[in-house]
Amino acid sequence: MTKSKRPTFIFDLDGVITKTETHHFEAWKETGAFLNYQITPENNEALKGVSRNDSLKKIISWSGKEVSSPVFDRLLKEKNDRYLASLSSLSEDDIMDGVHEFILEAKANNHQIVLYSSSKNAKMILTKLNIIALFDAIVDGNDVTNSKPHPEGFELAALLSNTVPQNCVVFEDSSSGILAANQIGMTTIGIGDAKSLSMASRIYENFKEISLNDF
Ligand code: B16
Ligand code: MG
Repeated sequence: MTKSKRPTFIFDLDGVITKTETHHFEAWKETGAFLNYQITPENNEALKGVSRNDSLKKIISWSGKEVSSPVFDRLLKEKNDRYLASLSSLSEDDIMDGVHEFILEAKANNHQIVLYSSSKNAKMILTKLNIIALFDAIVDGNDVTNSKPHPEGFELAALLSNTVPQNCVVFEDSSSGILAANQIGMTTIGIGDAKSLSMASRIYENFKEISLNDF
């Protein structure tokens, strides 16, 4: 495998490119209510980057309830239906501050731009945000068996961009994502709340604070 000269940038989606993690939270709250369990902001933090399936398993275990397999599948579908309905008016106005500009500048400076999101809705969201064409490779929840904090998706992102993990820089808002990328020696940049991202190599509040010269 050849090493690209410039680091390859691997972007998370929910919470890094757009604020859809608040939509996930709202959609899961109703699932919690069905299980007589109130999902807390701390719970939501632990769900960031975690697949839909694994998120529901966590919520069921927090609730102390048990559900049959058909109910499990129904809860997953209903949550996703609510989530998708809440995104009906998503547009490029919902790209987080500074991200679009950073990606355009990075591309102009020959960095590869890759997405790795646990979301099975990632391509639809990137299309609505009107930025899907900017990505050299996309890995999403449909491409992996093991979601974050397992490194499988990051390994695939490195493979598709023909970059060694040590030359990949990952932008993530979730501790599960930081943990996954750290495991295979990628540089991790935490975006958002410093408390939950302490394992990242560096932490920024948002992309307006980040300069391409930092890499
Ligand atoms: P979906 P990311 C993750 O996206 C979200 O952080 C997480 O809350 C969600 O459960 C997961 O995608 C699956 O999403 O239900 O759309 O397939 O942060 O890895 O971009
Ligand atoms: Mg995220």
